[in-house]
Amino acid sequence: MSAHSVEDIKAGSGRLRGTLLDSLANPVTGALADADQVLIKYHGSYQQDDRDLRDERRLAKLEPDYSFMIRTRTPGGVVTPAQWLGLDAIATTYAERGLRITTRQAFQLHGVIKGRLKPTMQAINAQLMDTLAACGDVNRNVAVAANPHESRVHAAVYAQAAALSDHLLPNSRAYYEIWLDEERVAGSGSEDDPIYGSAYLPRKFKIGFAIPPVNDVDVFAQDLGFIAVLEDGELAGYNVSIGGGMGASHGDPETYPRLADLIGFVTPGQVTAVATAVVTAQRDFGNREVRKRARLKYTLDDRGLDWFKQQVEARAGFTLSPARPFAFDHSGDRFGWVEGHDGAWHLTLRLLSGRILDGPDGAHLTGLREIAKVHAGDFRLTPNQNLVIASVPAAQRASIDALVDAHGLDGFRSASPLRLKSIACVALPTCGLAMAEAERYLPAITAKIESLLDAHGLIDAPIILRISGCPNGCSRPYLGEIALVGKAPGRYNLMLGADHRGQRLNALYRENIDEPQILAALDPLLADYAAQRHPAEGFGDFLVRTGVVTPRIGISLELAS
Ligand code: SRM
Ligand code: SF4
Repeated sequence: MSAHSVEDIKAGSGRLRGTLLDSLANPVTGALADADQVLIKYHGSYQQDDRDLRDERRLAKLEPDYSFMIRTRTPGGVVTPAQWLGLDAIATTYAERGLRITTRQAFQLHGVIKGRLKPTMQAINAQLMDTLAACGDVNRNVAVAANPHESRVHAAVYAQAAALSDHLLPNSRAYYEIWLDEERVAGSGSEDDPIYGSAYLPRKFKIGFAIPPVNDVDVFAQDLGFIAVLEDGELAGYNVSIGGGMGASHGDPETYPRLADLIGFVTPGQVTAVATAVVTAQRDFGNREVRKRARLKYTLDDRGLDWFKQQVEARAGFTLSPARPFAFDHSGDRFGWVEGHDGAWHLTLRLLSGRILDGPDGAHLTGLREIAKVHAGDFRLTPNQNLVIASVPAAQRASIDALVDAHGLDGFRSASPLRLKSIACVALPTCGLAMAEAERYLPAITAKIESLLDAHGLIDAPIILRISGCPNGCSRPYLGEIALVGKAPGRYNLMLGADHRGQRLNALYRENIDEPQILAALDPLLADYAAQRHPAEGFGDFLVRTGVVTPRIGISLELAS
């Protein structure tokens, strides 16, 4: 759909209402009217169809097998055990393929048919959760370090992020009228929205809060990043980064992944003002002609970082202080138990691509249900599709461990570092943009790369593997030391050479290759790595040092001085 069509639909939607009520009531089709397919995203849902069944249904002259994906707005991925149990019941009743944890700490439900959308939305809201603005040209789910290691500041950073998430919600009662039967009142459809106006943003917008030394949120992949600065163990404020993003299109040099630039330091009390300033400047200056060039990263490259920063400071009403020192030591999650500052314990579990099901690998859905029944702390979804069972008293550790082991959730104890550090996006069969498999392919390709690692004595090497079914980059593949980016069924671009701190993008090594070619390309590189690496040198760093790939500019270079 052209940028102009999307802009017209947004502006003419009556603050996100469109004809959604009519589309939902239409019994003739499982789909929505075209414009409503755009608008439902702002309510946290996508119309999809089962791509495995497309050909069969076309031959049978049936419409595609339409259903809807629903995504929650769960800032920082924090949910209570009661909410977990509620979502489990909702997924079991209304959706297919269990619960899915996303790379932005949300839950996704897949396979909800049109007639069940409203009861599903109502059930989610009954759990004191919502899906508002989980998709669409607005600020999305705010990501927050799930890292339990710096537990002292987690609560403060999380509270700040949750408040910012609320502050940046679109001002419209449409969600409540359509899904929760709120009555329309005078002014409905023309609510004043000082942040978004009537045309919303030119494109999606993403915010992440990181707590060094762990860059689990991949903060430099976010449109707007806040990097917590701790002084004497306390939260002094945040370094601010802008202009990160992963999405690109194959063969289109006008689109590219980009790491964010640091623009300064703010106190906790300045966060809302600076975020509002960045969002509204992007609203006013982002590209509304070409959707592929509409993200903040392109606004910065087209108009200049310094110019944009001046816009931000003028709107915020203050000048940002110089960025303060910080250091990340790794991206991704650390697994197993860790003790927080207050003596409570946190257990990070590995979940394959975030999919929670009762399946051949274990009764994971049942196991987490049983844990939720006895757990009194909370759950934290990680930005790497994993799960932290947070705030467990020391005395309860053994009983949680027993439930973990009994339900096959103990994979983190024995899995290779490669497996633990792998992420794959959803891709087929639900994603309409997928060019190749990702989530369904991850187990097989991981096992094959593990065999190579084993052969070279590298099975303990902590290599970051990321797979995306297309170049949009939902698994943040351009930050993988090894990444596969889908090109066509069974064929991928092999990207190599990111670092392990989320501070350097990888680069294209081989284009459009199949599995035997991928393994053949990796084999000699791994052999060289095994023979020539420096102590503790990451695979990506090794490939850059030895000139196998030339890195694209990364934040690490700017911080080196
Ligand atoms: Fe994404 C579009 C899934 C995180 C970049 N993403 C999609 C859609 C909705 C496909 C579509 O537009 O029809 C996918 C739905 C698949 C399905 O069947 O569920 C989809 N994205 C996901 C999730 C579920 C991947 C996962 O396996 O966990 C993640 C949900 C996050 C959330 O909870 O909000 C997800 N997507 C990301 C990320 C990573 C991140 O945000 O940290 C990125 C890269 C960062 C970025 O935005 O630059 C990402 N998704 C995209 C893009 C490319 C945007 C661009 O700038 O070009 C698209 C396509 C688009 O927007 O046109 C996209
Ligand atoms: Fe779909 Fe592409 Fe995102 Fe994977 S990276 S979920 S294939 S849009």
